[in-house]
Amino acid sequence: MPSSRTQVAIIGAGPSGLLLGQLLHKAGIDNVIVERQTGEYVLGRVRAGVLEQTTIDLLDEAGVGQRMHREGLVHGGFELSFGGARHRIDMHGLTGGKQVMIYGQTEVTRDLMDARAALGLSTVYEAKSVAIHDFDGRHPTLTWRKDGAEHELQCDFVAGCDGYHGVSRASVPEGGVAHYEKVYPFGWLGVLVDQPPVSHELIYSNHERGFALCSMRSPTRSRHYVQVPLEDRAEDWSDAAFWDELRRRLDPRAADSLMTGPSIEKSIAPLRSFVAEPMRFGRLFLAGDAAHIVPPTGAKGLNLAASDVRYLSRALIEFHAERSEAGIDAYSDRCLRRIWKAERFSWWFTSLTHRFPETGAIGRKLQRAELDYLVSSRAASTAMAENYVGLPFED
Ligand code: RFL
Ligand code: PHB
Repeated sequence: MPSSRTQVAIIGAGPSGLLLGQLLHKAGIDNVIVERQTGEYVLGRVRAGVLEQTTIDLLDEAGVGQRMHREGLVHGGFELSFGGARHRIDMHGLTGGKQVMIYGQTEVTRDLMDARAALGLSTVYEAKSVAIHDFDGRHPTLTWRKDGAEHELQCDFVAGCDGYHGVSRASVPEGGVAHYEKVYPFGWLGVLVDQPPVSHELIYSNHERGFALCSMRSPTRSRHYVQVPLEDRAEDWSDAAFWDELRRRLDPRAADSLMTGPSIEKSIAPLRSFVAEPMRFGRLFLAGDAAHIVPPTGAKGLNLAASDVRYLSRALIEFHAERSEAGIDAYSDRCLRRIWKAERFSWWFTSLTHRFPETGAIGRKLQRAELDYLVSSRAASTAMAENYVGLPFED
């Protein structure tokens, strides 16, 4: 069987794996990425759209921020819509100048892929049956099948950046990992359309008929979502039905500004809160969706993936430069402290804005009271704004 060696074997070429690979390479650490899908498939997944300042900084550090700064849209606030009116949360003013950037996950992924290809770094696409061996010892290996042949990669460390359904977390022996999970009784139906956004900032809407979100990818491309029952199927939603439903969940001014058109992409994402603890098992580390999932309401999924990668890259760089295990020993606890705060925020924002049939009329009254409080109290708006722009790192 063909066998090769690298310092860090990375499983998964999503944003976590690609960003980690780039940061390690910059520090002179050799790495190979092994991905189950093709590159085009990875790029075809329409997902997140909001980058925190710390994610922007990390992409800059990785040397892939040029197009993001040219094309990304800087947002200093967003709007909450309820009771037929909109209320702005002034993130910039409430956090001492912090902002977020609208730049799609597909674009982040493309920039990272292009940079990796330009540097000639090794990525194995369409690797089937990836397996991790001996991560509890000092010499882990990866094996996989490609084009009918078995391959082996020896390494010092394995980074499990392979998402929620990946092999990394599943490779930990039963009892070695604790799971915390909440599945919400609804999903988000998302539509991408080549039309200008409803407003220059995002609108999160709490409505009798359910949650809606008007987001964007550029001045000419919009991304909209409506809360739908878990049983719904995207193919059963016509474009016309989607636009009708979205319009009904917006305030009259936003509904008037909504520009519709044929959908470029339409899909339903289930909503889940999930954390696996710990995130390190000997020489195997989990990062990103492999270790945790948030409902998309707070736009934290991709940003949390980047913050794990920040901690992991620094820990591995420290190990290779100084032979110090302090960073890798602290990795899991450090990540989890930040992750649980983002889990809390995403759960809270979801609870505040979605329709939960089981909570009945009193549930809606309580939501309304909290929304009124939120937009009228500087303290409450500040708490929301500082979570939305992203909490600080420990170091
Ligand atoms: P990814 O992006 O899932 O990438 C993991 C990669 O690993 C590969 N893989 C394997 N490779 C080899 N062997 C195996 N056995 C493998 N198993 C899996 C996969 O093919 C894939 O390429 O995880 P990563 O890199 O950690 O990035 C995390 C983000 O993608 C994620 O947090 C966000 O996209 C979450 N998310 C959203 N976040 C937001 O902030 N806002 C959103 O609007 C938003 N929408 C979404 C989302 C996630 C979704 N998923 C996961 C269903 C919408 C959807 C539909
Ligand atoms: C998106 O643009 O896809 C998006 C924006 C904000 C969110 C979730 C998704 O909270």
